[in-house]
Amino acid sequence: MAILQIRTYPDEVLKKRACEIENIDGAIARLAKDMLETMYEAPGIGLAAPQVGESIRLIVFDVSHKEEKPEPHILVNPVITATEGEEVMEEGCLSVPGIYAKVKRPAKVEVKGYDLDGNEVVMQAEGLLARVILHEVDHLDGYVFLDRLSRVRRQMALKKYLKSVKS
Ligand code: GNR
Ligand code: NI
Repeated sequence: MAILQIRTYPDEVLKKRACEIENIDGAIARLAKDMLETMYEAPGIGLAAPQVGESIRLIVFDVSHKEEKPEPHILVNPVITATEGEEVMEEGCLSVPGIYAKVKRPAKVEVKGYDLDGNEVVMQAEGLLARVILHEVDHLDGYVFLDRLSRVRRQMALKKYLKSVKS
């Protein structure tokens, strides 16, 4: 197991569409485990492979409370197959440290993907779980939460962030 380095905005790997995973092999399993370890250590509730420099469609997440038993999830090639409703929630991102903003996204999602054994997984989610899944799948498509803000709020958040990373 290993803690991986988290890439931060405006790293190019965060801006491009990640590739489908064709073979779920030992290297993918190891990367997923390392991503979970990196996520817990950060700490965060989700992590997408591009955030650790791997432009492939792999996400991990765990929204369990810290007093409760961990509920790690790993999804290979996740696809959002349905959404419902709208909700505004405050988001942050390990790749845009120090910046938080309210983001409007669907309230409920259905996501399909594969586990490390290659079995198809379908999840229905709402609340924080839906939120983190949408946030992570966005990373696979080259988007960070700032890209979901209005132009004006995006510019403000970006300016604040770029100022904070320069000082
Ligand atoms: O740790 C994280 N918290 C969070 C809070 C609200 C909405 C999304 C997230 S995901 C974030 C970790 C991260 O950057 N994943 O890509
Ligand atoms: Ni993020």
